[in-house]
Amino acid sequence: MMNIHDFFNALWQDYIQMAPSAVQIQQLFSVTPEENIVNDHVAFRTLNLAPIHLESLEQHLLHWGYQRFAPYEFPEKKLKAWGYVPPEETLPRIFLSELICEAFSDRVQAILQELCNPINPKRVESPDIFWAGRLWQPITWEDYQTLAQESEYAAWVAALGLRPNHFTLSVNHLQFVRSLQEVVEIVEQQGIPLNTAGGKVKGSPEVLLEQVSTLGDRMAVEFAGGELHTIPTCYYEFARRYPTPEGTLYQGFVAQSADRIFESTNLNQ
Ligand code: OOG
Ligand code: NI
Repeated sequence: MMNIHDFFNALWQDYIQMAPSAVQIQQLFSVTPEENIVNDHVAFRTLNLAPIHLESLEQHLLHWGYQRFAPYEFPEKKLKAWGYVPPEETLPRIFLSELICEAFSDRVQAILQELCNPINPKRVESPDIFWAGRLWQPITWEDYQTLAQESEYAAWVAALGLRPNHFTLSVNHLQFVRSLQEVVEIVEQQGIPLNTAGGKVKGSPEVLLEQVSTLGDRMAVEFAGGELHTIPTCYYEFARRYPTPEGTLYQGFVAQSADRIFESTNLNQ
């Protein structure tokens, strides 16, 4: 079985190909060599179609000792998700979501089903499925737009496949920056655009989690016929957690904030 540290290293290498600004942002916060750059969580997206549905991907996480912490539902976006807590505190939490495909039009369902039908279930048994990218031929630009009209999430998965969608810096571990308002100022000073949906800082100490996310980097991606089109790829996030009444740090996510964080990869924000 693959070592979990190799797993996260491979994820990070894939991720920075899709979100080069994450490297620049990490450097901004590494003001001294002693600064602690710790990942709060990593997030993945998939479709609820075999063989890449959430339960099949989750097997890898459970094998490494990750535990389901709480389920989340996003009725408007037709998504559901689980948050997972790691077997060791130094490892990131994981947020894994999937699209409820049957809730969409016949056309969208047909496009998505066609992508998943030829996937060999064996392919999902290897942990590198988490950075496999597209498991299908490039989709047409027309299909991408058809998907995006009903679900930006569906279009994102169809164009980019399975891969980490964002890494998240744990602000709790920083020594030189305390508040998410400071994070906003530091990132914006570099001209890096933030997700403003529901406000730049989402959540509050009352809900035990505050988050800020950038907008997805934009990159030229291959579509059918060798066409290249520039689309939002992956983004970077910051999280600050607060203690629960029991005195331990809150481990979950906040559905209302997550709902807007998904929009970090929208075509128009
Ligand atoms: C995940 C959005 C939710 C969070 O921390 O609540 C999220 C996604 O964009 O796939 O990252
Ligand atoms: Ni997140």
